[in-house]
Parts: sequence; C-alpha cells; structure tokens
Amino acid sequence: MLFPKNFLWGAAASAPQTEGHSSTNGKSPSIWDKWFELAPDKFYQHQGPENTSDVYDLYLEDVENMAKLGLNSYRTSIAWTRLMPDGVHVNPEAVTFYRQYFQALRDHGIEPIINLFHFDLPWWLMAKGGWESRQSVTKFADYAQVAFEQFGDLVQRWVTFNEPLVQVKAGYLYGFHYPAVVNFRKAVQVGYHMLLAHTLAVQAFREIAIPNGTIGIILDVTPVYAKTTAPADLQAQQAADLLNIRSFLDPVVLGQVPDQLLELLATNELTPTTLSGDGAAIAENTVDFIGLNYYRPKRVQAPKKPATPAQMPNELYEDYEWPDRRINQYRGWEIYPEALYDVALMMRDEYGNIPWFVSENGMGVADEARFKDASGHINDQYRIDFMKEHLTYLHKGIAAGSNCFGYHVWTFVDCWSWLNGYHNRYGLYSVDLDNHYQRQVKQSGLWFKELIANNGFE
Ligand code: BGP
Repeated sequence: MLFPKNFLWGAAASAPQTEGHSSTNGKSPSIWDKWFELAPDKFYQHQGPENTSDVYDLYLEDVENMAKLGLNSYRTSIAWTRLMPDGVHVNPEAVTFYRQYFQALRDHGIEPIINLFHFDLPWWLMAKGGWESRQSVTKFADYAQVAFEQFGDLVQRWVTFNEPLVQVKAGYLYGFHYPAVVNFRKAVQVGYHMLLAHTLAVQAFREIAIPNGTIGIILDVTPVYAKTTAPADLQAQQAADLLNIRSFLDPVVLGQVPDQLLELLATNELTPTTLSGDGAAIAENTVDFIGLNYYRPKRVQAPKKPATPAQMPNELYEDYEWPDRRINQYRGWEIYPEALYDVALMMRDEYGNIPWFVSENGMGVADEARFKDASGHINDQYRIDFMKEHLTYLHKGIAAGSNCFGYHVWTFVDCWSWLNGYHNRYGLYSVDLDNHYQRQVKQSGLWFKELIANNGFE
C-alpha cells in the first residue's frame, strides 16, 4: 500500500505538553500553570505542567531522533505565554529558543508546522475574561502577527488553533479544563470568539505574505454516526454535526457559518453577540489547508429529555455507545478506523476537496514498561496495529480521490497530558521520568521508520 509522493510523515505535539520550564526563561503562567497551583488534586498523581518532557533542554536530541526515523515534518506549538509573557512585549529568550528549535528541524530535513494555540490561554488574559471577552480576539491576532514576524523566515506552514472546540467543550460545558464553567450560552460565545480570533490571525497572515506560506487550522473532526435511521436519531445527528463539526469547518473552509446552525442557535436562545463586519472577515479569510485530529468516532441518539431552549447539548443529542464497539481500555475511547475513510470522503465531497492531513492519530496506553522485550525496547505491537488499521482506511480515502497530504502520529516522545499527566503514553519514544527524561525508541518507532522509508506498508 503506497502513499502519494511527498506525503508528510511526522508527529505532533504541543508546547505546554512537552517543553517544561513552565515558570522559567521569562514565561508567564497559562491557565494550566495557574489551575495546577490552585487545584493540584485535579491532576493525575499531582503531575503538573512545570516540567513535562523537558523539550526546552532536549529539543536537539529529539530532532536528531526524528531524523533517525526519517520524519519529514513535525508539528508543535508556540507558547503564547513564553513569546509574549505580558501580551505586549516580546521575550527575547523565547525568540532564541524557538528560532534554534525550528532551525534544528529544518537543518535535519524536517518541516516545522507551527501552531499558535494549544489550549494554553495566558493567565493575564483569563483574568480579563478569557475567550468570553471580545478583546481576546484582537489580543490573539496581535500575538499571531508577532509570531509570523519573528519566525516567518523559518516556518512556512502555520496553524492558528488546535481543536478550538475542545477548549469550548472542556472549559465551558463539561468541566474538564479551566475555567470549568458549565454554560451553553457562554460556550457558544467562547467558540465564536475563537473563530474570529482564527479569522483575524489568517487576515494578519495574508497581510504579512510569508513567501510560500500557507495557513490552516486543526480540528477534531469525525463524522457523527446516528444510532438508527429513525427521524429523532437523525435529527440528533444533525444537531451534533452542526455543533461539533460544521460550526468551525464550514466558516474556515467555505467562509460561512451554516444557516441551519444559526437557526439552531436562535431557536435555543444561544445566538452569540457579534459585530458588523465579522461575517465579511470570515468570508474573506478562509484557510489553505485543514488538519484533522482523529482518535474516535462520535455516535449519537435522540435525547431522552429534549428541551427547547436547550440548557445543555444533551437536550439536543445524546451520546450513544455502540454495543459492537472496540475500546482502548486505557483511555476509554472507541477504536473505529473506518471513520478515516468517511472523513476523507467528507472532505472530498463537502469541502471542495481542500488539502488536508491527519494531524493527530494515536493510542494512549498505561504502564508500558511492562511490555519491554529482551532488547529493552517497549514492544507496543498494539500501537503498530492501531496505526496500520487507520492508515488502511486513510489510504482507501486517498485512492477514492481525497486530497490528503500527510499523516502525523500523536506523539513523538511520551508527553504530559492535561489531566492524565503521564498515565497514558502515546510516544514512538518513551520517556523515563525517573531518569532525567531519558528517551528510548519503542518498536512502534522502528516500524514507523520502515513505513516512512517505504512510503507505505504491506
Ligand atoms: C488531543 C489533543 C492533544 C492530546 C491528545 C490525546 O485531543 O490535541 O493535546 O492530549 O488529544 O489526548 P489525552 O492526552 O487526553 O489522552
């Protein structure tokens, strides 16, 4: 099974989950640093964001290891709180660090794909209302412009946000992320401000005009599957699809929030506050490419207690557990590789076949040290199987004409996960927390090397 020529093979990560040095080198606190300080019990084994995988010190070793496996691309993010600790001044230490890091990637033949925001809102901005406040939009656009100016000579492919809807859901509906507010109206307003922040960052990018530069966004997108074809289940599916997928994918690719979503919001008294000119800005600043993170499908059914106006999404649709599902028992997520084919066709048929790539796919497993083989490598055959299955369906989608240009695994080196700390590991390399973050390749890393060398697998 061969993949297209020049296919991007790589891995993804984020600044807050890998860099460490979270309170040093001029960085100011993000909501994660502050939340850990305020409520350490929420975090698995009190593992906070201070140290993570020490990429701040070890980036060169990681880049060399990436080159050994043959990666041709790597996505990480810039920490806003490191680059602009007070939102106004640029931190020279951060500029030096990121320039050296991105240069090292380039020197090793690895294209840096750089994301501006991966859940790590500055605390100073949270104190002013965070994404609920309209000023977050312009503050983000200012930061984006600084990043383009500082690193535009080293980075051509840019990303504005990673999974903005996860921020919305985790922070304003389900209590997983700070500020853990539960309020549907606020959630919609926050999502709208993130969409506009994205839009103004794209506008700034177009004005700066980095040679050969392209810009996109990374979304957690999977087709929504209905329990049955009964009208109530299909109606639930449509609501879930509009809120979870089309709310971002339509405006960023097609330049317009879908009318059906506007109607759904109006019926439920959820219409966000907007300013004149917003719609035109959204229409004029569509993206060049899309990154799609895929881990698990979304299955829904008709709500047991429907209500209008809905106070929570489960009054519009309810999650459904398919009895035949396979589960990654460590993370509790369904494994359904077939969805990647459906995603590929959705991009082909409903989004003008815009270039897109799988920007995250991976399997988090606990206690991996127990799988060490005689050679001392973690023998993570389950991860190899997981990637093979997903790549098989992705390949089928590409063969059907979908314009997919790459596949990035989450992640290269085991990293810190928001509330789960180092419980579930995703890396192609392990990290030894008791031994100065020592890295060691897993069997999946060696398999990935072969995959890249052959541009496919048998
Ligand atoms: C994605 C995020 C990543 C990463 C991954 C794995 O949604 O973009 O930051 O964390 O999920 O999830 P988790 O770490 O919660 O197991």
